[in-house]
Order: sequence, then C-alpha cells, then structure tokens
Amino acid sequence: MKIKTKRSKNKLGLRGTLLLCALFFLGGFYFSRIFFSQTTSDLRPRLRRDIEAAEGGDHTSRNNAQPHGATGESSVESIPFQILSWKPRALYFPKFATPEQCNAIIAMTKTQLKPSLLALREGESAESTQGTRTSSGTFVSAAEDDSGTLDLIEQKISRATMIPRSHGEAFNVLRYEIGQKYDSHYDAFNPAEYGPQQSQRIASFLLYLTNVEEGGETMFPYEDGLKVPGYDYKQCVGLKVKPRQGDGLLFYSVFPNGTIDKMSLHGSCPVIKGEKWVATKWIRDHIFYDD
Ligand SMILES: O=C(O)CCC(=O)C(=O)O
Repeated sequence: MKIKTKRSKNKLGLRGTLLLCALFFLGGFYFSRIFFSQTTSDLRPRLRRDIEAAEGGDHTSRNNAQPHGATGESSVESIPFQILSWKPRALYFPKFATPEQCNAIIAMTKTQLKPSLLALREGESAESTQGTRTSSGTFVSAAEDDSGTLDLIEQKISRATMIPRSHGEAFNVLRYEIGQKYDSHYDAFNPAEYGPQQSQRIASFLLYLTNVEEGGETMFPYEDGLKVPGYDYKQCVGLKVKPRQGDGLLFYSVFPNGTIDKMSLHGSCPVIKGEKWVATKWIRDHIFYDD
C-alpha cells in the first residue's frame, strides 16, 4: 500500500511539475514581451508624466532648466507656435497676448490714427499708389506706453524670435474698416527699387488685436512658390491667415543669406464684416534708430 501510494504520487508529481514549469515559462515569456515592448509614449499620460519626472525629463518642469549664462534665464518656458509655412517661413502664435492687452493697445492708439502711408519706390508718388493701402494707423513705441503693455509684448516678441528688441521699429498699429485693405507688397526694401538701405527689414511680427467677422485675412499669394497666372497684386489669394484676437503671426522676409524671399509677398484682404486691428512690428538686421 505504502509503496503503491508513493509510486502514484511520484508519477503525478512529475507530470504536474513539468506542466507547471511549461506554464511558468510561457507566462513569463508573454509578460516580458509586453513589458519590454511598451515605451513610455504608449503609456497613459499620467503614468508617462510620472516616469518622465522621475527620470528628470519632465519638459514642463522648472527643474529641467540648465545652469544659465549671465544673460540667460533660470526657467524653462514655452511659447506655443504652429509652422504655417516654410515658403515663406511663417509661424503662428496662438494666444500670444491677452484680450486685455489687445484692448489696451487699441484704447491707447485709437485717437491717434491717420491714413496709413507707403514707402515709395523710385518714380512712385502718393497719387500713383493711391488705393494700395487704405487703412489708418499710428506708430507707438513701448517707451511711450506707461501701462507697460507694449513693453511686455515687445519682450515676448524678442524672446520668440531671439532678435534683440533694439532691432525692432516702433509698433505700427493699424485699423481696417469695411472695404479697407493693403495690396500685396514686400516688407523688405529691395535696393534696386528703393535705393541703398542703411538696414533691412528681415522679419515682421503681427499681433492681431481683434477678431474679424469676415475678410481681413493676411494673405501670402506666393506661398510655396504658387504663382497665380495674371495675378495683379490686388487679389486676395494664396495662404490666408484669419485674424484672431491675441494671436501672433511671424514671417521672415529675407533668407538666412540676406537675400529677399520672393515668397514673403503679403497683404491684407479687404475687411468684409467687422473691423480689423493689428499691431505690426518690423524687425531689422541692424539696431534700429528712429530718426
Ligand atoms: O494687416 C495685415 O494683415 C498685414 C499688414 C502688413 O502687411 C504690414 O503691416 O506690412
């Protein structure tokens, strides 16, 4: 009896052990595959954040900052942007300024507006260019604004572009009423057309101060090399950027080698409904001295 019992126990034990081993092996293999193939980007956001923070890779954390130089900053910050186009290089900055800041800029300039002027090419006159730019506007510098609003905006533009504030012209605040527009033009001055230049406009930052119900888009007719047959500089075509209060648009008028980017041709489509306010900052390749 004793021997019989022992034998039957051994037989079952061996099978059971083998089966158990096989199950453990397969189970271990299966779970290790799942565990090691899962990268942190597959994990739920909360878990991913915890892992990144533990690894020191939390990109929203101030702790991720590097030791900085004398002119640098101690914290890591973000200014969200969207690349609208590489040809020309155009970036969009949602919520660059607050509605309160935009309204303050309108309030401080609205009594100063005069018909907008044009930089004339050789041979052009106010009469020959009449109707090209029909907005009204005024120039205002950050130093003239005691509230500090323009100072903050200007600082932020300089951080977004990494071009020192001293290279910026004063803000050109523009108002477009219904039907008003700015035909396509370049912000950079081609010396062949405008004569020798002391410095060049290399980039433009537009801060939209209002929403516009209809029309008033900033347009780039030659975006991506697009050339509309018979295009007459007055048509509203190409890449169109719809103004939204507080959003910013930055585009570069020259290439890194200093030549003018022909695709930076741009203008403002006529306002159809509502009113468009925008503050433009032209940025130069040299320190800009207002004379
Ligand atoms: O108003 C716009 O959207 C464009 C303004 C502009 O072209 C300029 O200020 O140079």
